[in-house]
Amino acid sequence: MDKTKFTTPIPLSEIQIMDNFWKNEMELVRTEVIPYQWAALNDSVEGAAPSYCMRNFKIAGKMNREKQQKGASYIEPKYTFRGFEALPENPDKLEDKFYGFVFQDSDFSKWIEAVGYSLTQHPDAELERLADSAIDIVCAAQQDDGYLDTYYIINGKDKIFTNLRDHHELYCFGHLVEGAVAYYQATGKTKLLHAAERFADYIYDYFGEDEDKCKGYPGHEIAEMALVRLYEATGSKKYLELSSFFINQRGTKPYYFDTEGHPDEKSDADGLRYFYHQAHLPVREQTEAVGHAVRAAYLYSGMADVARLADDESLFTACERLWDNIVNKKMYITGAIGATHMGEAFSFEYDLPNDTAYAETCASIGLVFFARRMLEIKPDAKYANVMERALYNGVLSGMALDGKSFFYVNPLEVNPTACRKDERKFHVKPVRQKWFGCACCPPNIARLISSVGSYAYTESDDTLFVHLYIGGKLTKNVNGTDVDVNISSQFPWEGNVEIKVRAGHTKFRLALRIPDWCGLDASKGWELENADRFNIEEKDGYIYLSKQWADEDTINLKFAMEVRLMSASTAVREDIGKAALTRGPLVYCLEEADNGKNLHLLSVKAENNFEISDGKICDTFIKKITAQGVRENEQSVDGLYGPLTARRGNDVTLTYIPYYTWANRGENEMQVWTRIDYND
Ligand code: FUB
Ligand code: ZN
Repeated sequence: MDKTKFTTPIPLSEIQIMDNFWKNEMELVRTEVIPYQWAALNDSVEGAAPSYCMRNFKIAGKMNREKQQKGASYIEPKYTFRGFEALPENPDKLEDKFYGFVFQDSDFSKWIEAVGYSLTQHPDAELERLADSAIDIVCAAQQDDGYLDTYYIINGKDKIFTNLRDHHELYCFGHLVEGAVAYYQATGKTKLLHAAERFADYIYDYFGEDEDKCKGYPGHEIAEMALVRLYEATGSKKYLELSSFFINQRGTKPYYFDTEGHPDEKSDADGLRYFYHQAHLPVREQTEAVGHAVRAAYLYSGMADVARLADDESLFTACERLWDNIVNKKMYITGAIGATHMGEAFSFEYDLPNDTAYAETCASIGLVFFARRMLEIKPDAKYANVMERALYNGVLSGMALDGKSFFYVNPLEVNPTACRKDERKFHVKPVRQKWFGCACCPPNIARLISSVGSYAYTESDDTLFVHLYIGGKLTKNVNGTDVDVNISSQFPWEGNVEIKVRAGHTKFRLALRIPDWCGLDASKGWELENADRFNIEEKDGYIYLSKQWADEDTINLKFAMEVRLMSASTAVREDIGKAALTRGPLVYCLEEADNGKNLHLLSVKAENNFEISDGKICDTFIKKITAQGVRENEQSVDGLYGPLTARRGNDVTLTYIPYYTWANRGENEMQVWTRIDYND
């Protein structure tokens, strides 16, 4: 690997996001999602499924206090399995038991992570006080030996780490670490970080190469990348070692999950469960992205981290292979991944159904994580292009424009009747939900949006990379001199970008991504004002600019944001003969609210004069696009079937809106891929 190409994300404390578009999203997270989520964690949202998350921590803390008081006479509970989601026998009479999904602790961790990021952009003493009090509750549950997972603390520690495959202890641990590092980096406070380190030390002593140590690895990945983060935050090498161990161990034989014994289970002749957990092969031999999509994206992110830090070429090659497999064969145009709800998983190559898609919000988020980590190793725009695609489409669609409701599943075509009547589509909801019993997605969006700056820019010694044109101010130190960079843009609506640089007399370089949607042809796709002022090098989809910097230099760039009708590979059966509309980073869709019922009757003319105009959806500014289309005559056939005749239809104007804004005007049909009308 070429280490000179490595880049690092800029700490959020050195970035101020000023962008109209993203600032608005971040404010929604700060003012709506974070408080709502806190209420949800404390079971105080009327009508929402209780989370029991903070309650579980409180019970575990209470047990801890009792143990300290009673000393040797304290009797630890003996483990009994009460279900993957343990619900109270009588909801009106809760007992001192663990309730909720086995991974309920992770909801707190994602919340505290989002809070940490949010504080870097918007200091808020009251929120910080609340977060500190939550941290006190969580830390009070930690065992003397460092163990911290309320599911086993409450149900019985005698069975810890006995069901790595399903019970998410290492997943909760990973989220705890991510939250703890984020909160520490935002506030400098170490209480939660120390708790996470103590748990990490416990896990380090338990798992590893040494003969007497457990050879297991996480059933749901995330610990891999979290441990790397902990290593980078603390400098303690053992965390990196443990992450490598988990990665290298996965898929080796005998399969660890078999050795755990899952007697209640039918035999798994096809080995599908190994695929589900990406444990079917050692990771370096994996060539196809398979199994549970969130798990996979988190694993690949951890692999990229370890590849970079351990200078592990073969691991990086595996990451590249898996990346290419996803984006060339398994990704929706929206940057969504995970085509089937069976196991919330990747389907086979090119199987990308629009109306039964799973396309979990968390999976797109995982793809963003993976992309950023690949960019840290190799700044190639192919990663940033996908990161942008996923962010503006598959991720943002997960949250309503008012920040008050969420999608778990992000289909590309919806017929509300089918969602209610067709069992194969029960997972698809035609409107966003307030919250979920399994509430993985909303807090995941919250942590990603509030840290979006760390995806937009990375740096190497003398170069600042702008991967996403998100407006913000940042400072970079080049050989002891502070370089200030101020970026402003009207993305995703307009392609103009202005960058003001104060670089003194440093050897500073700016690397600016040329988005794939504007084409790489400088004469058409993008324009740099007064380009002859700069030394310009074009490489891997970036323009590298340098010059003898003045006190302040202004760079003006313009990317052509044309409306494009996109088609899919002919291998994607579902999209053949259809087109999707995009403009800039946004994928557009048709919605019933603008185009009437029965969207399947519509087709879009291949030759088109698109018109772009300003509009609003629920008070949120958007650019909508109108196009010429045809609405098929409903009486084209007499009865259910009839002889083929020339289809008849009427010319209509189609109105497209950004995909991420759909379902904000009540329940209705939606469609991304529309049939193409090739006639004049
Ligand atoms: O298992 C924990 C989380 O819940 C997964 O990441 C999501 O896919 C959901 O199943
Ligand atoms: Zn999710």
